[in-house]
Amino acid sequence: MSIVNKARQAYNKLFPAPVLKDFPNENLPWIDQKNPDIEGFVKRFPKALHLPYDLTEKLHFWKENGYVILENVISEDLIDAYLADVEELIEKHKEYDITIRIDRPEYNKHPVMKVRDVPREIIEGQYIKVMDFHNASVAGKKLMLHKAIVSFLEAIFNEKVVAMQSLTFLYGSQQETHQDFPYVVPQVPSHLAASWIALEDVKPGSGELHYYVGSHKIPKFNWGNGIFFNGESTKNPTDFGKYLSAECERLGLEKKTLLLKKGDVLIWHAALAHGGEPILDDNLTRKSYVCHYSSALGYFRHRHDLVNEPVRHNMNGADVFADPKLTSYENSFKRGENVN
Ligand SMILES: O=C(O)CCC(=O)C(=O)O
Repeated sequence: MSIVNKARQAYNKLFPAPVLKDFPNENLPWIDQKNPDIEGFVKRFPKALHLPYDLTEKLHFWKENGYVILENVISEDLIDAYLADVEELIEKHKEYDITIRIDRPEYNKHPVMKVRDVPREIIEGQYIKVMDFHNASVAGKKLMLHKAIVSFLEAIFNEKVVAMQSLTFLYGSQQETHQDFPYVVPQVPSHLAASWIALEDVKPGSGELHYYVGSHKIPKFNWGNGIFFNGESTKNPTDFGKYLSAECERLGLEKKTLLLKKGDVLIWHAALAHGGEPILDDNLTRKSYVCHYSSALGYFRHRHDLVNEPVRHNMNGADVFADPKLTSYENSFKRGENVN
């Protein structure tokens, strides 16, 4: 163990952080507080008039169920430009430092790798997540900061939106049921939400996303050291998944699977329990793009550089930070420049 980690452990022993049972009340998004005035909020929210959906109805649905679906809000052209960027990345993977996560047993020791170091057949296969490709791809940024998504998030946070990270999937993830907030932790942890953008029509058997309706309200799991998963947690992700499924079933929460069409978007709450169904037909892809977001208050430093002011890219009133480690690739996949 390094000297820094030893010092950190000693410090934590002397001054243990308070063990949280829930998100702290201060800074909780207005919509997560008791009896939010949704009608009053929408009257004061100018963007509500220009949205392709009824914001009041969506906010009520979000409060109750922990997610919303926005149908047919993203153009095929923009999605196709992004998919062409992904194809180019795969084709020329030996040229790029972009990272992927590989959840296959043979990569257990080093699940996060540079695409240049991974054989093409692995990159194109199951159990792969391309990480933060939006940094390199203009189309990826346009999808991530799409007006329909950003306007809804701006409403739930009542703050400027800041995108944090993205994951691109060619196949269903087959991930255990989980909530995002123990793993994706902005500087204000309750200021977190995610979007799931269908890059193709989802077919049954392709490892659909599943989610438990209303599960954002269940009591939070205790990892042995509070509500976040980190080096001091005594419970593991499998314990977490078991807790969530058992608790959702005990409470009679409906489990749904997501069969979106290309261009539809699911937005989910930081605490909505969700995961990936097993893939029943190995020939079926399930191309999708997942982005995590916070607010200007909740995320003001890039997670790879907590010291310096980030370089910001702004679209539709929302920011995403340039990757401080990969500056040479930023926006180098330009297909999306003239597509909306
Ligand atoms: O799309 C999926 O199958 C799972 C995605 C997910 O759970 C996540 O990114 O948090």
